[in-house]
Amino acid sequence: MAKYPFETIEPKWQKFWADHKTFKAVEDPGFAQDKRRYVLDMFPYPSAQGLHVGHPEGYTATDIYCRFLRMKGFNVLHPMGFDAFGLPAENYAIKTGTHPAITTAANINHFRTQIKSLGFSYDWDREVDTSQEDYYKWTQWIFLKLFEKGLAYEAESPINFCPSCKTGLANEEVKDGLCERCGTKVTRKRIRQWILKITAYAERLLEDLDGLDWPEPVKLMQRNWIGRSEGANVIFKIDGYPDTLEIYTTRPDTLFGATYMVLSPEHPLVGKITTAGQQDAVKAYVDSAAKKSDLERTDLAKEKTGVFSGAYAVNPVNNKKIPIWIADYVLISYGTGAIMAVPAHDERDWDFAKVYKLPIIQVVSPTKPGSSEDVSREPAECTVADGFSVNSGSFDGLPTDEAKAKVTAWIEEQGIGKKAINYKLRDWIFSRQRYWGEPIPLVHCEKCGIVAVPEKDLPLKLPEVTSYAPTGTGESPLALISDWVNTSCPKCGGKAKRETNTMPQWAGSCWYYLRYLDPHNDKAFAAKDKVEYWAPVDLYVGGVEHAVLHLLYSRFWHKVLYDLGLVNTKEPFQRLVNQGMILGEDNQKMSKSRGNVINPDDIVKEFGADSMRMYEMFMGPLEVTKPWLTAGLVGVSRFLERLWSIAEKCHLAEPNGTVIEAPDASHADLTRLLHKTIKKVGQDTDTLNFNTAISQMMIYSNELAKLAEVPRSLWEPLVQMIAPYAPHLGEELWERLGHKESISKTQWPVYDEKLCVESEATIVVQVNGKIRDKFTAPVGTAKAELEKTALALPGTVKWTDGLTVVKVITVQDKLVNIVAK
Ligand code: ANZ
Ligand code: ZN
Repeated sequence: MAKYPFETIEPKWQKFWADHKTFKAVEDPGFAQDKRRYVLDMFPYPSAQGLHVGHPEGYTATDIYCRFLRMKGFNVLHPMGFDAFGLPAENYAIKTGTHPAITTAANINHFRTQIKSLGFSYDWDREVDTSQEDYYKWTQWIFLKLFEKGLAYEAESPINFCPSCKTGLANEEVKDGLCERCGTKVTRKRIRQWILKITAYAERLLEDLDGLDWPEPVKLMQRNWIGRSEGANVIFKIDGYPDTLEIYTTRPDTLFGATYMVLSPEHPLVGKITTAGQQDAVKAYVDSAAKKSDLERTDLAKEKTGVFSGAYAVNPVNNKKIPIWIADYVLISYGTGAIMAVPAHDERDWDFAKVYKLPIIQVVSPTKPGSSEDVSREPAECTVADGFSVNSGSFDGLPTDEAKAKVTAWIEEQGIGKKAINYKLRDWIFSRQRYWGEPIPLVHCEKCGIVAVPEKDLPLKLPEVTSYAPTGTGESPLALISDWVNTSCPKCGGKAKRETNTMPQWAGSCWYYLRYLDPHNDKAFAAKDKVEYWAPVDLYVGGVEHAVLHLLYSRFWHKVLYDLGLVNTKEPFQRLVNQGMILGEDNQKMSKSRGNVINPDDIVKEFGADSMRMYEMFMGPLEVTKPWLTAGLVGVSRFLERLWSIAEKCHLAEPNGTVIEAPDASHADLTRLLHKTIKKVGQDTDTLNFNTAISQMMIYSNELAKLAEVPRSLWEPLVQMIAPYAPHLGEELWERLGHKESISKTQWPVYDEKLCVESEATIVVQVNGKIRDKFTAPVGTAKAELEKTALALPGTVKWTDGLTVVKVITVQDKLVNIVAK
């Protein structure tokens, strides 16, 4: 048996595919809408480390699926590109002085070579690189559309700031108070920012999740991040002042239990209502709160702090005066930046009331009032759960839900508030004080204010700089290039300065899936007919780490484009699949420091790309986390060797080997197994259950391997089925069968349902409901025949001895149930 020479076969077919543009996607109107598929991988950031084994996992899955779909008669779009702006290239430039464009280009070349060595069926003519001028021209163009729609605004406010990356960050980029990129503790800094109004889309971003075929946990993460809550805004009078205090609460039913109020330290009323005697204490407190992050302020475990303003509000339900405090556990950025505190039923308020000895009144009882419970005294603990209203005047006895509705209605009648909805989602801090990103195409004119760079002047090119290092002053390195910064106003021609902030890493990836549809268009980001031909993405595969960053941002941009009539679907990605993480052999996350990193290049070199691909699919279900096992890889590569040796029994006796054309009768069982295999592999590939499809092909090939000579009709369909999985081997075997066209252009084999059913059925025999015997019979045996056999079985005879059979119930191919008395 000759060894399977993957070293020569794999490059041969990779060259063939490239030369023939085998996988070029064309907008052929001959394919009906439901025969077109857009299958997308999350494009990689071209890091200096090159590909890791997690990349080919998702890429192989989509590749198998695409190759399968093409053989099933679909027109398939399957592109690849590079998310090329970002911090690592810039940090490298700071260290070495090498321009990020140079490093990025080198990394992309390396990635492309690695990806091509795995034999993926991408249409490489559609490759995109987000850092190229002809790409970011359109990123800037879309930004200007947002700007025109009033969805981009400038503001100076305290934002998350990474002291190490020296740039502002979006909320989504802060994980547990640390910078998502470098792990440094995020601080707060007041800087001028460009902000995108993603909150204007909160409701739609939430609502449209329902129609998506996405993993539930990802939908849930987005729902929680958007964080919709329903309640009421209530206006309280302030004793002795004309001003009123508006609060947001999700528990209007607890209004009778509000024993004090809290303003966030940044609340505008703080300066107005603080009494003379409290001025110093309040000022000191406000200053100290400004230094803390939101996370520190809202941490439940931290002791609550605050200071009394000296002023009182009036509770509208009973006209009682209640003190107004200032405390940093209330955030200015949520609701109205002020709350009514109900210590009996809110943990934070409870903790605070205990520290400052404020009154606590129970207004919700877990049991229906009227029972023996005494609710007149201060409760022993805080209860947040729903129950029944108590100490609440005419609302007493109502279950929480009803009380919420009734109190809200009462508030509205009194004209002191109304139903309100709030979202946790904050607007997207969009500007970065860094170099390697898209320049924001705006100028600041002394007369006209902020003016957009005209479309004809796009792209606004990223200028050369001598120093890439972030200035840390709140300005990007672009601010130092005065002949770039100083410009003239596009509107009035007067003196103006360019915006020097750049866009965040996420900008380019917000819309790349649209650029693939028409990557060389210089008149539009993509022609409308091409968008209509392919969009939306039918299947999107990538890591779960993008659940609330990229996937939320691109949904937002897509909806804006939808509102502008530039795309025809509300959502960009109809179906999402997250591939599971591949761990090291030691079941630990792969990392350099653990020394357990598997390099895909080494595997391809030693075992071939087909083995690598098949192994990653055979490790387990696509979505689960699983460890790398070299033994498993060896097993899969043996399977490919076995296929090679089966081929020798069929046709590989080159050059003039005999091909056995027809099965003979002795292959009836194998023919059945073949049809069952075609059915199962087809179903499993269609549902992305690649591991079980591979198992089935292994079962079938084991049987084939037992034959001395393998007929073509039993072999060719297996070659076709293996082709999406091990495409190089598939092409080679196909060619050796005497075919001239690429196997990817052939039709997926068809099975005969009749041959897929079991030929024999096991019939269970019951006597008075208990199983007493079993037998086998050909599938489809008549009921009368089954009864006759069943009644004669030893088990039946034994258990009906001395009884009379009164009834026999028979289910064909399954069961004979005998009732005897
Ligand atoms: C009274 C009350 C009584 C509350 C009770 C809760 C329980 P969601 O929207 O679910 O997060 N709150 C409102 N604005 C706030 C702010 N800016 N900073 C900190 N806390 C704020 O919860 C909204 C609840 O969080 C509101 O309902 C308010 O406390 C508090 F038994 O009002 B509640
Ligand atoms: Zn001007």
